[in-house]
Amino acid sequence: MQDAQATAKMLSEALPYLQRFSGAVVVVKFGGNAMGDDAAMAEFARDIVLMRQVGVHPVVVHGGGPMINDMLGKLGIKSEFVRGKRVTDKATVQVVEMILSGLVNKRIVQAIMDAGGRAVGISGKDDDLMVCEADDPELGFVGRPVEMNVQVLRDLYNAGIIPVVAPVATGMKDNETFNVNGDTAAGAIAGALQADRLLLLTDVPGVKDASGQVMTQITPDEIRQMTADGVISGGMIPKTETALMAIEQGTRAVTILDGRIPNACLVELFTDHGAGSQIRA
Ligand code: X2W
Repeated sequence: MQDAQATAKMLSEALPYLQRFSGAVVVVKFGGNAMGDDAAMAEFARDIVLMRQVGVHPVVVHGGGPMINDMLGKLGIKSEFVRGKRVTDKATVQVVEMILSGLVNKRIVQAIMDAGGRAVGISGKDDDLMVCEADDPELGFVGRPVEMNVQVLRDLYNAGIIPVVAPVATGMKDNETFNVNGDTAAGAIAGALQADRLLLLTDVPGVKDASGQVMTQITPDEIRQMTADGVISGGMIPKTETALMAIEQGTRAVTILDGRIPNACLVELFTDHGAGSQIRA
């Protein structure tokens, strides 16, 4: 009985948050490192289905870097990263598309359906969702989104279907295929949808200040200053850059949070506590 009372109290406390996020568009980036084992995947899927059940429109954008590394290793194709992005030649981009659009995308779609939701997996190629140019000649087939056509996502979520997007895209010419960093793709999608929230699930607790403390609230100006001072560095740079871009394009707030904590998305959206570092203007 005590447990039942506690559960009921918890649901009741969530009411203002459920009301606030009813009808909200929330883009969630689910990275390869956060995917972990089947149990972590199942828990993530359950949280996404719960969001949908209470009237949020979740849009999942995924990564899969570690899974790409595994397959490249099996095929004997060497791979390196420059400034957080994979140098991608023709052979590599084929593997990236197979792993992201195939293996990883369908695993997430299946997990959402196992949790009782409806999901459809697409890539940035479908319905020209994300059209790219080469990001940097040094990186080969790495794309920078230049044209977004997000109506397909609205059509899906308005029909009660959770879109699951692989960060692979078409080029402006010759039907080239581009490999897009998962964070970059999620930011471009959140910006184009003018999303209420972008949640970047990662494997660190958030953005740390000079003394190593996780900052719970940060402004874009503070991010710029901390980047100039070298306080924000390494793998955090693509994430904070993505956050700034999404906010400039009209996303209301971006949270960088630790996808390894249980029910990370629910803690962030539906509790007083929140999780990770929230960036808003
Ligand atoms: C990434 C795409 C996958 C990704 C890659 O090839 O690994 C680039 O680096 P995570 O799991 O989110 O790191 N693309 C251009 O972003 O995966």
